[in-house]
Amino acid sequence: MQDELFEQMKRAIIAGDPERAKELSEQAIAQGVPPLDAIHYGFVPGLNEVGQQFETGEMFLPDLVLAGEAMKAATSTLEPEIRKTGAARESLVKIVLGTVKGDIHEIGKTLVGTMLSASGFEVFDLGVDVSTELFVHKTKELSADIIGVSALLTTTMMGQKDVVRALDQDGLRPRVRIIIGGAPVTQGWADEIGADGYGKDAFATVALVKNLLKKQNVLPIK
Ligand code: B12
Repeated sequence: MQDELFEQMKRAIIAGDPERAKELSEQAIAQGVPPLDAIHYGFVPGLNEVGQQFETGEMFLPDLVLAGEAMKAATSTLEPEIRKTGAARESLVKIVLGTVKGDIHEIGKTLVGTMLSASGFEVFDLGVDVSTELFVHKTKELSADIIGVSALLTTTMMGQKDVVRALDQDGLRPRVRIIIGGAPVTQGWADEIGADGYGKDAFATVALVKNLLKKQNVLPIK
């Protein structure tokens, strides 16, 4: 039965139907389906399909926009449920998060932020199209411990390198940990630009952050 629901979720994204996506999210909540399962096994496969069809020229920009809207309707319906499953705030660790300059993809970054805050961290989401200067400014202003930089385009990945370099030049590098993510990003790229870690998805990012803090002895993490 869950498989059928996931299939309908996938179809709602491909059809670019925000209302249907919202309805199916509510259905998942009512049926007790874990919200992250709905996102990862239901809606994300729909986005992947749209991404592939866009690449092969079977779908066009308006389809991509509508699929994004449908996904946003799903995630905003499911987000309060994700937060409910969250841990109590267990630390004063501050995480600044944003999508690099020139890049307006927000869905994955927002999901990462939701998971991190549900895991007890204090998250400051700067949004999308964030300049390197703003990343640096907010890191200082908030005395942030971790900076998460998202990029979804091969052309904007360079922005992640710029953020690492700017934090380094500003002398902030020794006390902050920089993590990166986004569909085209890999561990190899993280190593190449000197980031402290790469998160494949929201689950992996929570584990990554806990590991980095453990290494630094910042937190007595369970
Ligand atoms: C939806 C979408 C859009 C929507 C975004 C809506 C929104 N509000 O976010 C819109 C329509 C705006 C859009 C626009 C464009 N898009 Co687009 N888009 C997508 C699509 C289909 C899905 C992205 C998504 O939301 N995935 C779901 C989330 C959950 O996954 P995710 O983002 O990867 O995030 C996860 C991980 O990567 C990780 N993560 C993400 N961020 C971070 C950050 C940190 C710190 C960490 C640790 C982890 C982490 O955790 C997340 C959660 O699990 C992808 C295809 C794809 N399958 O990725 C194309 C895709 C990314 N887009 C693409 C393109 C080309 C564009 C445009 C250039 C199209 C155009 N001609 O205008 C524009 C660029 C606009 C811009 N300047 O940014 C290409 C990129 C190709 C490339 N390699 O460069 C893709 C891959 C499609 C394709 N196959 O061709 N897009």
